[in-house]
Amino acid sequence: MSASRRTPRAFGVLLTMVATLVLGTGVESARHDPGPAAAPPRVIPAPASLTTRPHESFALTPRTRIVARDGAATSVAGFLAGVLRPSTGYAVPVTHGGDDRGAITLDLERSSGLGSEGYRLDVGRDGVRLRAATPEGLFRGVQTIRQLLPGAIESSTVQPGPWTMPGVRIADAPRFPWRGAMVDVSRHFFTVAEIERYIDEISLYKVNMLHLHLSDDQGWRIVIDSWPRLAPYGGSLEVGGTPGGYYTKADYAEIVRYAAAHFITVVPEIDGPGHVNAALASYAELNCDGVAPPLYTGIDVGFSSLCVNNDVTYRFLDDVVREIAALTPGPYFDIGGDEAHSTTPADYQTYLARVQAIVHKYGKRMSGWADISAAPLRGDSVAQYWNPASGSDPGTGTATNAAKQGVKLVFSPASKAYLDMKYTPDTPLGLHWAGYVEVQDSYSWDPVTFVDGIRESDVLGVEAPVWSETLLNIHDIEFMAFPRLPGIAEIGWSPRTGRSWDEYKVRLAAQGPRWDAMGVNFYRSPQVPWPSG
Ligand code: TNX
Repeated sequence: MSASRRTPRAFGVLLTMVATLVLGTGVESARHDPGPAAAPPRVIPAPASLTTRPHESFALTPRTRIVARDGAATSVAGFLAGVLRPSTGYAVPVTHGGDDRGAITLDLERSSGLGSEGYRLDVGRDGVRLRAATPEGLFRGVQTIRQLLPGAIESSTVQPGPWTMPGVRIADAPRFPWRGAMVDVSRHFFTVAEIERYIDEISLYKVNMLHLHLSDDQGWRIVIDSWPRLAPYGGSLEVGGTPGGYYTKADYAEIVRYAAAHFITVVPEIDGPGHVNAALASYAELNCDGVAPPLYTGIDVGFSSLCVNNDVTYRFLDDVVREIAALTPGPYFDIGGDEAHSTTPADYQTYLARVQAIVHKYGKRMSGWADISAAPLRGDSVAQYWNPASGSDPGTGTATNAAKQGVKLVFSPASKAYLDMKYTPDTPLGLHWAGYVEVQDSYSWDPVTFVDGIRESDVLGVEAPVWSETLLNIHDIEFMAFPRLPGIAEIGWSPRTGRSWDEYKVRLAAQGPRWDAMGVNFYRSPQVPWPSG
């Protein structure tokens, strides 16, 4: 995309004194700075406040250093250096002092006024200055720095450059604290390496929650020492009957560690009382009739239920929650709770009351699909709205029932945020029970207005789930997530004011070369003006 194709757009401002921010503005000819022209800033999620500095730009050179004066900023500085070194071929040393001029400085400041994830970024000819109150804020800001550089910066081999960033002043902070991605590792299993690759990709868009759907009818995917058959037997297959897999405790701990290094919190989900065939198949005693069903490799839902009035069920749940909670530093434990079509409403209530107590006993806040709002919930629970319908009382009031109980909502409406929905009838992967979801559809909604009667304060955030009935590996996941996931991330992060598809699609198009450089398999939607060549 040539820098002369200028598209100034007004975009609203959430935070500050800066009245207007202009995205997609070309950098003026370099009257004071004879360096190469930088591409206009095309950042996703859109920063809360961004002003361009038309006569300024900054270029990486073989002498560029990253200065992290505070020891706590060192690992984020190291992360940035790790992005910049392979493609530039420059040494990009991380230092703890010295001259700021011409450097990228990462500073922790006591109070930024922008919260734990907020940051300020100034790019000019003298250097790049990133400031935040926490390493997490610095990490979010580093994602902006990456996106101000040409997409080729993501390459793993040396590229020609030039590595010029446009002059900008940014003050940024998220609208919502929960910007999630979910992966269903049950219908098909994904390796630790695949999950870590997805973490690399989602963190670029400031996603901060990774929800792992660890169990379902088709597979139990994590070792539980006190119920040793769950993983090796319950996880032995996947949809279609191919060999499945599971995470050892060390594998899961590694995912948690890798996520934390990207300032992402893992939310483990053990689904129940439905979606439990893999557990029932592994242990006959979990079945009301004492008979274990066979493993299941189809894609139906709603046919299995735990035996709600049997104490062994709660011994099982206590063990499972205890063992997984012990490996999970994040505050949430997700108990599923969706589509319990083979559980009576009374049993559902019993189950929820008991599982909620167990989750709390192990020091976690309960999250679950918004179906859980049919039961009395603790006020610190989280309900995830997934019904495709919008408007008044959709999904039989699951969102409003949750909000009435003081429970915060995460929005993942299937008709907008389900990344397993086909884009069009021609999409080779995915399902379409919630409709076809082209890129513009997935960007055109808001969590506060999706269901009538929900207030901004009821909303914790948004999440983009990838269900994997039809998705076999990370390449399939990428094809469904990109280019939709960045839009969901933006809905969760950026101010709502001024949101416009026509403005967004230009920024989205700029991600194409970046994904090419990263080797991300993405859908080249005809709705997006991808740069040619
Ligand atoms: C519905 S939405 C499900 C999942 C399926 C998904 C496929 C929800 C909470 N449950 O069991 O995998 O649709 O799109």
